[in-house]
Amino acid sequence: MPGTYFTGRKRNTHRSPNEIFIGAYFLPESRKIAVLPFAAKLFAVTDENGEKFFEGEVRHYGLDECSGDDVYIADLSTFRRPGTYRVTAEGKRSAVFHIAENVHKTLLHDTLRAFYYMRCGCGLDERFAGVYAHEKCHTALAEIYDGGGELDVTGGWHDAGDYGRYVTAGAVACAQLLYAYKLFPGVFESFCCDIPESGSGVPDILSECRVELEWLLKMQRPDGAVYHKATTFRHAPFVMPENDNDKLWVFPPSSSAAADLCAVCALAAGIYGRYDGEFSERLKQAALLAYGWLEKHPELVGFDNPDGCDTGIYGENDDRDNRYWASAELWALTGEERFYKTFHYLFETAFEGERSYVRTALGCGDVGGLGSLAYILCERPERDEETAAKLKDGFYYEALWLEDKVKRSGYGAAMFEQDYYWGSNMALLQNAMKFALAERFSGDGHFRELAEGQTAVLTGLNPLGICYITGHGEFRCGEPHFRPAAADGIDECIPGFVTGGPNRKLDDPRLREIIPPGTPPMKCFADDVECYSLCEVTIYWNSPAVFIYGYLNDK
Ligand code: 9MR
Ligand code: ZN
Repeated sequence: MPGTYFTGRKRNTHRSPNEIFIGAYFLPESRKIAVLPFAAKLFAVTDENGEKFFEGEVRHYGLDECSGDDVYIADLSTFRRPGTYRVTAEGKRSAVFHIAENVHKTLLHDTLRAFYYMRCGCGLDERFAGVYAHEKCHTALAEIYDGGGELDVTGGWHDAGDYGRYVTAGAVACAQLLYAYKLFPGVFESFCCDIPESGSGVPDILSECRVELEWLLKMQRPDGAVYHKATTFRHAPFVMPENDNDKLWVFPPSSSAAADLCAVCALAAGIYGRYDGEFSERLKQAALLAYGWLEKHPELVGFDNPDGCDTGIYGENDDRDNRYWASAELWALTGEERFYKTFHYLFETAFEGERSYVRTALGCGDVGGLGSLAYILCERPERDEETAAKLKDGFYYEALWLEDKVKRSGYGAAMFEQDYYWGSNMALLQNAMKFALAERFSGDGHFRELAEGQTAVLTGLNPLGICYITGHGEFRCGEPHFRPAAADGIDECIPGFVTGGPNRKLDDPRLREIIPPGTPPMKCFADDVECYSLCEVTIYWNSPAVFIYGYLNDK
């Protein structure tokens, strides 16, 4: 891909000028820690005028492996006064951080609204998108690759920094939003994120998900098969979406696409019924049709790019977890025995010998955890309590395993060295989701603090002192690998997007110029438009953020 995405924009600095690290947002009662990568005895909390509000002793933590630093910890949890402050020690300081009752509301608003900015085909109206408005994009008919004919596949969300639209990624992002709605209805029922549908009587999160669901429905063939993706043949240059006028293609079906579409449509059918019966019925029929196709194709139907195509692959070499998810959702929706049989068979066989991870994996790729959620949350009396208990335990044990990671991190991140791969912030946020789910299913309240702790890592409690959510934090990601943000000529990046995060694998060889070999995993990051394996944005890195901020708003 070298050269195809160069924008000529200057490189941002990769490290905060501040030398003390702390998350950017706290509730008054939140646990609040700052990390100092240098020796100190005392720390203070001061406001912007230098007035001191709190003092405490610094504790030596020792070597933090993922950052490679000998670190010290300042615990200011007992300081609860709302306001905007910095931590100071030894003449050094942190970025500003906020203590307020509504901090997680703002983040929920922005991370959810990010999906609106990803809408394809409809244009973004200035009334809602402000300076980020743009014309309609990707409205031409797409040619069906290898199949002949043309198809209308307008709509949905752009996947990421590229303008592709991929079924499995979209289904997973949508499902995570729908589960956020299902688990925290009190938060989302009347939550407004200022989109065109706001005030319609339908919760905004459902209006937003419908955009993707309507597109997913278009990706299904009359025989139930589901095309894997709709993209141009090669990634677009860094232009606004309406100027990406290359020919659109719809690529051959895969069983992962059919199963994920089946699952999310079944899940959605159960949710939208009270708002729109006709839409709910269409979703249900699509799910049944996809399932019928899967039954006729019991073996994996994989996907790989045809020669010369360079857009995303999202290949999967095992679709049993996808089928597990699909059958769980259809059983939850219909109560029909045949879905239960498949679900139970896969429950018994598909994850054998694996750690609980597989049954709790939240996508995209491994989606077993979404199937487990479908089963756990299903209220059918026929639900087998023993299976449900096993699945709940899966989340509980996964959370304990993650808690062990937290204890071994100076930053309280539930991440080991090997977790810093392409899109590591997704792993970080999905770990937060797992803490949240473990709390919900076990009633063990201490997981909440651990979930919130991961959001602190995301917003500044990391060895670069960077906030990985665009538009937030004093020192923030501002130059992501995100086509509209790079092409719109506006200095401030579109807000509310979670960027990929540190990636020790340095997948792009050119990164070695920017990040010297041997750099500790948590520091393998650059806020740089060219660094797609570090600093891109995607819908399925944002959906866990929406989930977790929904959870943190659920009192
Ligand atoms: O998120 C995907 C990451 O896990 C893979 O390692 C990487 C390479 O295959 O692809 C990432 O997905 C990209 C997708 O292929 C196209 N849209 C942008 C995605 C994020 O970079
Ligand atoms: Zn588009």
